[in-house]
Amino acid sequence: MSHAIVACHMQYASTTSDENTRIIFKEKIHVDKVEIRLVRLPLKEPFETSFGKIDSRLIFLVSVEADGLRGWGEVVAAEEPRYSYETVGTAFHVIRDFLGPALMSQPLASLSELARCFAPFRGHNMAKAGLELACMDLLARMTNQSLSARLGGTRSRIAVGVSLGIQPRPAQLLERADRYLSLGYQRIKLKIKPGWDVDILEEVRQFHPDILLSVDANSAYTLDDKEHLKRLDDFNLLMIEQPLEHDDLLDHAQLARELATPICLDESITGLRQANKALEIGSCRMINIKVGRVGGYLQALAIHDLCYSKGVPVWCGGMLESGIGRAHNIALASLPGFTLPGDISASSRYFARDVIVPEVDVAPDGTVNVPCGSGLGFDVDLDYIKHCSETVEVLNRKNAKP
Ligand code: NPG
Repeated sequence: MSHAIVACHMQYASTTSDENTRIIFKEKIHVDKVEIRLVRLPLKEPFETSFGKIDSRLIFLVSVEADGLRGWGEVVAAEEPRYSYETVGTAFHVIRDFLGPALMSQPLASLSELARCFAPFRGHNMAKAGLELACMDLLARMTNQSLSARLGGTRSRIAVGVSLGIQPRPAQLLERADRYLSLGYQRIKLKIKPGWDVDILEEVRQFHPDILLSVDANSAYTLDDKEHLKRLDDFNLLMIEQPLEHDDLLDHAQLARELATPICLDESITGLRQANKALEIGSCRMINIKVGRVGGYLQALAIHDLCYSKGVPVWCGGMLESGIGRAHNIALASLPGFTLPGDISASSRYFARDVIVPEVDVAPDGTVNVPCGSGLGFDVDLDYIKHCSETVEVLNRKNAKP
């Protein structure tokens, strides 16, 4: 562990209980309005993974209001159930018909209380996270703190990498790798699948022998591919992310025993219990934390604290979020255990125009500033959001004062 990390450790009060001030609300929050909104943002270029290709992102924004203030969150689900079973459509239904009314049914004093209020509804972590994130932004705004400060963040800048989708030809991948390295990104992650792995790595390593390089398979392989996956050990990779089934821990543990390259889990870690088990049985040596996948900050912080206490590196994943989700990711990645560059690129990597002002920018040293302003620390561009909205629904608390 470096000196810088040890210094952070001393300042960081790591606990997952309600005692932790970062998750206690100063006053009870009683949400009286929830707005759910689908906003279509075109992508500058298609993004392809082992499970498919998208040309635009249907962004799911959530806002909650209480005491005249408004907090913003984002549901990271996609339009099709490929990365996870949740979709924009299921999240809309679950928030409108179950989680939204449950949230507004009582005043809440902590994120744990909020989690208990959502607990009767099984699964649907991304829908839950969207609301929880919005409540956390609202809370930070109420106490006039930055989200990062509220969560216990210790960094003023975070290191970032870029995720490069599968391309029609290797030359296009190499061009993008050059482009993002010259912009300063500290790590390149390549999406891989059978037929787009070893050969591609050979090409990239030929031109960039020393860069921080990782691969992400999004569950495209099985244990039968073990011998093939062992060939990835030749490329000095930082990690192999989620090579096997999305809900499997045992097969990953078996594969991990045969590979020199560390396995990092993403899809398989849907909460603290899975993180605990995965570390216990050796399924991975690193964890990609996404607030959406694990159901919100309460779980994300608990996984962070667990990994931090064990010296397991974590990093913040991305889901092609708009600036609102991106701002939440920046706040999370400012915690001390996030020692590896996250998938938090500049707004301009994906979108011609983002929904926040200023947009997220990556400095030439491959870092992103952690804003100090209240809440998200960015202004929400409501006019642009309205301009791009496809669907809006407002839920009101029944007995709210007018
Ligand atoms: O920069 O936000 C980003 C994208 C990072 O590759 C990325 N995300 O599997 O981690 C992933 C992947 C993803 C994107 C998954 C969209 C699901 C939807």
